[in-house]
Amino acid sequence: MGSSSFLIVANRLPVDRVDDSAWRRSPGGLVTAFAPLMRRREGGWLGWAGSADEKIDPFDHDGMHLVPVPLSAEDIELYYEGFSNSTLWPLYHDVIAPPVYDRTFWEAYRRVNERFAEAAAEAAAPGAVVWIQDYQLQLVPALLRALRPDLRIGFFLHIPFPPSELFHQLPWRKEIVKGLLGADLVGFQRPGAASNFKRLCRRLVGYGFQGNAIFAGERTVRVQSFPISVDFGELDELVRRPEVVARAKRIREELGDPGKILLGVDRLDYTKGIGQRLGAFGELLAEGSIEPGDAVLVQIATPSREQVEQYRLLRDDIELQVGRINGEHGLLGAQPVRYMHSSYGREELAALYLAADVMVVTPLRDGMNLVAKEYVACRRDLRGALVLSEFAGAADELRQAFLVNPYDIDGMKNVLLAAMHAEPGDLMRRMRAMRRRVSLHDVDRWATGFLSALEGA
Ligand code: ADQ
Repeated sequence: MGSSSFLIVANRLPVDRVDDSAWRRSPGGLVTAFAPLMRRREGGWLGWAGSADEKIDPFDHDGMHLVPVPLSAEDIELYYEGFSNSTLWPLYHDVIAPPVYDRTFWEAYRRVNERFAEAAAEAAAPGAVVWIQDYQLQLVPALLRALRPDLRIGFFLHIPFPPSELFHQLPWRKEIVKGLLGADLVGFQRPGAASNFKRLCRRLVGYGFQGNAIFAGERTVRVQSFPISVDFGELDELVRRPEVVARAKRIREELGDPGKILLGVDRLDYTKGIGQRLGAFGELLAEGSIEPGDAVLVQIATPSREQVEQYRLLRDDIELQVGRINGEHGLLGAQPVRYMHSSYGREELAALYLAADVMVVTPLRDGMNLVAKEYVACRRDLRGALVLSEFAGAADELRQAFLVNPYDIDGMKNVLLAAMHAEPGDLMRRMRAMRRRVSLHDVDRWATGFLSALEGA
């Protein structure tokens, strides 16, 4: 038995390697969300360190005790790129891409989940609280409970949970459901996902439910939605800094001071609707509703899962589409789409959000979408319009956004124009309401809400 009385278990550790002996906290979401909690509770974090075939001893970093779980090159190919990202990811995102059902992927998924469960059983102190994260580790709750019945186990799914008809495709559907039911609390982004899961448990394993409780034999499993959020305070502070404000101004100049700046920021993923967004923008240019020079679409696409075939094909498609739009509608010195295939620091991202008149978030399906909430948190000036897909979890809360169905290209064109031409008073009213929501429901509230439900469960 180990010494961590609070343990996060995730596919990845929250650090990246700088050199042989030094580590740096990874940019973005989860780490920021958990950092204060980890310090308060002297927590541990268990996950893969990011390189293949390497055994690394546990170490401390930034007030966290980190426990690396080794993955071989084969594990990465079959468990991570395979079952996690070629089977579960597309299946859970409405089969936008066809899921691959491969038995060797599944075997690797089970093997790696067992390894994570064994490592967690070793690292957790008696009676510890263990919080398992996301679709890569859905078998860990039950595996860990079998090894350590004294623990309090929570699980949170960051991506959507699919409707029952789709989930039923999965040859290992029962194993996954039983794996999740090992937790005391199973959390989802949206209430609809929690309902899907409860109905599925009844159909697949015959467990009844009432309200938030599933009756799993002698145990009760609580199922509930906890919409994740951003660190509102941190972003709100970031955009007050004079250097960020100045950078936002310079970005506008560098873009040739266009009438409107539209912005997309996404991992380069087929769920994000980048092609649909470019398609709508391209048609607006082609029909003359937007003149080149009136508007620029800045599309930032973070490299993602480049070993997976579907992601390589997607990159080619997007880059072809950008090239076509710029080739057909660009002028010497004015390209309507500025496309960047790279990652940015928090400050540069905040400056981009501040410079953008219209933030375009159009996923075909998304668990939550933090980019939409980050934009809102950065607009203390109450300017800027958020165009948001109905199919992002964030649409439940950000009702004052310009909502779109990304499958409806004509609809999306109209909404883009409406957002570009909205009155400042209208934009202020919408932004004020959205900011109230995100500032009250920030990431700290998400994490403490989940943990108090788990500890009270
Ligand atoms: P993702 O699919 O990765 O997350 P999202 O919620 O938008 O999607 O989070 C992306 C994060 O990466 C944001 O914090 C964003 O700022 C950052 N980011 C994106 N592009 C970047 C770039 N070029 N440079 C630097 N940072 C960049 C999954 C689910 C979501 C869910 C989250 C959290 O798919 O639905 O909201 O987990 O639960």
